[in-house]
Amino acid sequence: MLADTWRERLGGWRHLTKLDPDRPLDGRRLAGVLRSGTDALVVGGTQGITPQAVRSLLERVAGCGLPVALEVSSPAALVLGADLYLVPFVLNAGDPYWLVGAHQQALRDFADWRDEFWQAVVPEAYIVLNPDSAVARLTRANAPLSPEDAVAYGRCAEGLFGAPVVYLEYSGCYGDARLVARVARALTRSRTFYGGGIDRPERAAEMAALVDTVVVGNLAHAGEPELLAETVAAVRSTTGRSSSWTRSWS
Ligand code: 1GP
Repeated sequence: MLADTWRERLGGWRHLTKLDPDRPLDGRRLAGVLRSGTDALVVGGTQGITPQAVRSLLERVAGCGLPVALEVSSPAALVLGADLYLVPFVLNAGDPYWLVGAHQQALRDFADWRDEFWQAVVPEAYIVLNPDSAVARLTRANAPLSPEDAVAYGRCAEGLFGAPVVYLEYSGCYGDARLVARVARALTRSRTFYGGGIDRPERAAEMAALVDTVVVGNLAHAGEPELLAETVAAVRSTTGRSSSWTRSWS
């Protein structure tokens, strides 16, 4: 499979399950994730990320039948072995290290990586919206944001940086649907991801109707496996928005 094809496929993914290398995931829950119908797995987290933890989770899900995207959230998460590499940069980070510094550090150490790697890289412009989340604390995010400020960050992502993905990150809490709708409506070329607090199908359906892709994290680790499958079904029951992914990025 060519790496480009994975990037094209991302344009059709509506439900992603994010697995955290630093959190336990027993066999029953992993089996539940794999049969949930989710479009792809994202391996990523904020705390306790080490190359060993990332490699171990990648090895666990290798050959599982689902595409695996590694979210390279810090230099320590930069490990080969995924189908795609989602690279976040936090637009509203108070510490510029998370806007570009971590990336510069990682690429200084891995400067000899091949073209095939770059063919599998998808930058993600993060807008961190839950001030109590680990990612907000780590990045010293300027959050919460007014809808106007969030929309403006979205416009920076799409219009100035040409970001293929704008990720509205409420990690750990359910977001403000009106703010999410306003940012998503303002974007026409970037694909809009929503993540945070999706713990039941109703919430999955509400956000899926507003954005391109819904990301579910905590539920995969802590919820009943059947509930994750219900969020997938709920996402499938919506049509969502339509960004011009295939023209603009793949
Ligand atoms: C976290 O956006 C994801 O990066 C998912 O959030 O864990 O709250 O589902 P939750």
